[in-house]
Amino acid sequence: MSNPARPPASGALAERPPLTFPPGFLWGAATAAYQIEGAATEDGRGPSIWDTFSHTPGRTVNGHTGDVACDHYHRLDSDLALMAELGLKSYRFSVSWPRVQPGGSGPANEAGLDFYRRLVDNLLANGIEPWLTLYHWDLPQPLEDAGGWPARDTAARFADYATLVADALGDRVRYWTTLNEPWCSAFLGYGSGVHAPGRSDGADAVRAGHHLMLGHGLAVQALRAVRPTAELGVTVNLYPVDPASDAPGDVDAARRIDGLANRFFLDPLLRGSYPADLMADLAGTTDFGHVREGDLATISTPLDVVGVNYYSRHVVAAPVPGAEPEPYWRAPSCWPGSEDVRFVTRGVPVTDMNWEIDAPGLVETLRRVHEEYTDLPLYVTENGSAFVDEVVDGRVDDADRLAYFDAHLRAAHEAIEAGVPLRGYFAWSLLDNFEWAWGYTKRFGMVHVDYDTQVRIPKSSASWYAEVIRRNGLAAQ
Ligand code: IFM
Repeated sequence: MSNPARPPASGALAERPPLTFPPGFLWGAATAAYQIEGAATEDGRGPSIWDTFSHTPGRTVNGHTGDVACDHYHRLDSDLALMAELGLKSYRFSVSWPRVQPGGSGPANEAGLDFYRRLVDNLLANGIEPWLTLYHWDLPQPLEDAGGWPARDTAARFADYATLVADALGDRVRYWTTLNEPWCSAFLGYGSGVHAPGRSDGADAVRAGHHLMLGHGLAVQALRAVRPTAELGVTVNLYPVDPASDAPGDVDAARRIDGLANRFFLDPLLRGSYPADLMADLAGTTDFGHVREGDLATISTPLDVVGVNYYSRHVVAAPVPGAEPEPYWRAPSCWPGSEDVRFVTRGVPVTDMNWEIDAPGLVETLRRVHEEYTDLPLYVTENGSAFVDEVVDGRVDDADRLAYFDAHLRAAHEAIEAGVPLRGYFAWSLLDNFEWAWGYTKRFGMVHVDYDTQVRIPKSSASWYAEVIRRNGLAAQ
């Protein structure tokens, strides 16, 4: 099956018309604290679950850690200059909870907050809108020691932390995301264990997902109390899930995975309920006894925006008795109650993550959120691709990544034309960075980072994206 998201094999882009985005479209790039900051023990920062996990032998490729990462903490000024050169209208970053609250509770560590004050002030001075994410996976280790996200109290701690950050930055930051990709925190962190904290228990994963969303709701209320005019949202990672065929078993497999990947979060957050079929699928895993009266009302506290991260599509099929489990997804499974569903590869082009490239899936995903769930403004808060890059004569010509962005921006435009109130797009990522369990072996950046020297080289995709921003759209090709 061919994939319209891909350029022809020559690498040249097919002929395509120019496209202009609506006025004021927010063009951005995104990063996350643990993936770029480094300075893991400086200025009072405490350990997070990712420090512990990455320092545990066997957990990350080559034992890579975020101790230094892109050394962004010490290179803030030159990284800000890169953002300004790109002409970014917005920069989405995350605040490191253990920098602000080293023990996960108690008063703020002012030295940690100062870093973000400096970041935000300089963004504003450069005309770049700061977009702040409160939680991009770096739970303070003491909170994990007290039970982590499966423990209800973590949700309350998260709201306290949100208040500290809002007190410090609420007068300067307009856009706030509570959680980034709670599916990953819950189901990779506590289900398969391929992410920190590396625990593997289906019931814990479900509890973690619930308490993450509860923490989100409480944080929205806390932020609203400090800053009533802020634009508040959450970011979910969504996938279209297709059955491999029309066979009832395949269709049911798609329903199950869609339930766990998408509706587990969309329904509570935007409708205030868990889907009945999903609860039935999970009956052997949990009785949902952790859900208390009022939780779903808190979780569905009204928002101002919704963030969607989009990378790929899942195609799934009915279990085959006795089939070998696939690595990564099921080691052990991150799909509690549906462990045996098979993930099918279609043979279409993939990125270096082995994720199938599927730009039409972005249109489907955005339309679904808008048509089935909400009229709120939507933002693509992450979209991008890892490819193997080569530095040749001091340049990185990342034609594959550029083509990926081009195809997905055309998809974003198509969604707007179909009526989706899409207001902005954030490329993942500004810099090559620490790709979690993959360490530094996967490169998603528009800017190449040499991890030995910390020299940055903007890739072809960076200059191309700067031109997209400048013209508020895509040139004819
Ligand atoms: O690097 C991650 C990011 O932290 C969250 N979204 C997906 C990206 C690529 O895997």
